[in-house]
Amino acid sequence: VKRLVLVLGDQLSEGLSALREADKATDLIVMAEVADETAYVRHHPKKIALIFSAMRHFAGTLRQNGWQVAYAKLDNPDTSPSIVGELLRRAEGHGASEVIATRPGEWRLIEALEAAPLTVTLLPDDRFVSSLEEFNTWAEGRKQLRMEYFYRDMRRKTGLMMEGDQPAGGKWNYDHDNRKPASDDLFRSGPLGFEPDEITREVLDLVETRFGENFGSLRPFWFAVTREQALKALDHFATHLLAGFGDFQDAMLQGDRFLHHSVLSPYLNIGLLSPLEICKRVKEEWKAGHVPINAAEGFIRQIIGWREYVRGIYFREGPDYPTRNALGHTRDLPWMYWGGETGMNCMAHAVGQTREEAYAHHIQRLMVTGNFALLAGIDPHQMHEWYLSVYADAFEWVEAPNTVGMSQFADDGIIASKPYVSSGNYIDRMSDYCKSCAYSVKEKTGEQACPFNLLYWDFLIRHRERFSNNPRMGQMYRTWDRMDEERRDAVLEGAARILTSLDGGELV
Ligand code: FAD
Ligand code: DLZ
Ligand code: SF4
Repeated sequence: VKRLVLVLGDQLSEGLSALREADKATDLIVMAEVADETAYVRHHPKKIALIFSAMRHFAGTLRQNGWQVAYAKLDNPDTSPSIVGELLRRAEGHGASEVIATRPGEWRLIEALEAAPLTVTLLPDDRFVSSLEEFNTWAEGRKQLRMEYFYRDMRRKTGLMMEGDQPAGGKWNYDHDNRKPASDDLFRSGPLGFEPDEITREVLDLVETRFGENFGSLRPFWFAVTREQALKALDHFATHLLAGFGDFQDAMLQGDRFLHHSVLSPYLNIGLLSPLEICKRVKEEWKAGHVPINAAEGFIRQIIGWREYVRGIYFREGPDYPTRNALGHTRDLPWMYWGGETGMNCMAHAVGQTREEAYAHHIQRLMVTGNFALLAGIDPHQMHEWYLSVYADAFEWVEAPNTVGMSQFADDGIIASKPYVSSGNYIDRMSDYCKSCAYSVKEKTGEQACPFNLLYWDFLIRHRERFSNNPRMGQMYRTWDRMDEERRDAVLEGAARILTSLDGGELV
């Protein structure tokens, strides 16, 4: 064996840069299920099962294509506990000292590989629309890194939904049409699920034995675990769900966990699908007149805009990014995030479906669990670890900017120009949660008042110095100042009561 070729659990793409560089005749592919990767956070069992099963299937595909693959299963006693340990073991066994790898999506692993006593070549991960150099060039010298401008460059670069140098339909962004609440629809199909095959069933047994105590339900397990299945899931989404994606993108319903969302992020992030093939498919549906422009544009923006943008930020900001805490928030994560009982119906639903599915859609993450944590002043690093562990699509390069930056404002406004906070009003408008809640969204003070209503003002007042000069927030401070004093006192007292209950581990 000449060289070892590392393929990580989120690098399951046949066109991976490390594979393009490698030689079937002389190089050995190393894939490993290792304890360290399963333990840097306590991942949801469905996430571990997805990754292990997809890894095992991918190893099979590589072998069929003529590669030599050294695959280590977690329950093999010879398997090393770490990726670097596993490389060292294989290096010794095969008399090789050179390793080629595609750069991992996490600083922790990049640093570990760079420090390994082996000759490691890290190649760029080019499974993205934008390279990191391109992102840095775009960011250089800009005062504010607004996603919208980056996105326009990506539209121009890919030519997606462009008419010459102009955006199709004359507007770059149709979000204005995308804020409709949804109602129950028995004909909405939900994402395509798959029966576990023999390989997946073996993985499920392993995960049950080793990680059965982690937060989250392992079964029923229905994720795609091969590229072929992931393509079917994409086809199903494009055919049956995409048309409503724009209109109902921000809607939440207690009886429907997925609405018009694609649930493609788990497959995209482990490499079973590529961003451009998804976007091209979506564009074709629009071109054929099957879906409206606000659906196709909105969807493509999430992928070539947001997804690429947050990756650029993660690597530009450096390894300390996940530890930032601009607002100095230190409260411990409340038990309700791990399924502890709560009277807050929106939280119970967002957390409950997270436990069942390892999935919640963007507005549930941002405006329910994220919003509550920000208002309550929860330690953003604990939030970061929570999001990284509970979602099947969570890898640090994409999760950390969304959590630390977009959701918790802990990066001091690099990603979000103002904190994403709202009172219960927003949740009431976009969902049907409030009508079955122990709290009342209409009440602004008192025991029954929705906790979001109370904590919203408390947050703004605690951080008045920082935010009152923000042009997009001045209006809120003026509203507060116009309230009579008695009411203001009642709001702050109510907020203090809730925060004390949270600290005391009491039911909220
Ligand atoms: P859809 O609604 O169908 O969107 C289509 C695709 O667009 C997604 O598959 C995803 O690839 C991409 N996308 C949409 N929004 C974003 C975004 N803000 N950033 C990056 N890509 C985006 N996304 C992850 O992939 N991994 C994470 O760990 C993750 N953590 C998050 C944490 C918080 C606090 C928040 C607010 C958002 C997070 N997101 C994360 C972004 C977003 O919530 C998910 O990408 C989305 O919910 C995935 O479900 P979907 O495939 O059904 O998405
Ligand atoms: C998330 C994860 C898990 C749970 N297990 C493994 C594993 O056993 N082997 C592996 O190669 N990768 C795993 N991964 C994915 C890595 O953690 C991921 O590659 C890094 O976080 C970089 O994105
Ligand atoms: Fe959530 Fe408040 Fe509505 Fe209850 S009333 S569901 S806590 S927003």
